[in-house]
Amino acid sequence: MDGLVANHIMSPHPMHMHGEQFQVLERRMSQAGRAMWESLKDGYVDEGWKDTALVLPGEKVRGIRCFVDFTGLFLYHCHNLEHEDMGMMRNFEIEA
Ligand SMILES: [Cu+2]
Repeated sequence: MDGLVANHIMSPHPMHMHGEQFQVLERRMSQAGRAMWESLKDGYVDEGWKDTALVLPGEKVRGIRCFVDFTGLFLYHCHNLEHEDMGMMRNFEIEA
């Protein structure tokens, strides 16, 4: 599955996906996101397998993951609890 998560709220979102891990393929940043990224990027690593990726304001993050062991509903959400409680917790369905 190749997916895209977009951030339109002016706050960073540590987006977590349940189940199997994913890899970040691409970041597309707005000017606001670029300025924030410049202040955060030291030590941040996009390479490798992840279960959480930071999504900055105005940014779109494209990732890829395999669904080998299970089909059905999978959960993804922001790890910021206030955001999660305001609706940043969703399901997506994988069919065989
Ligand atoms: Cu958030």
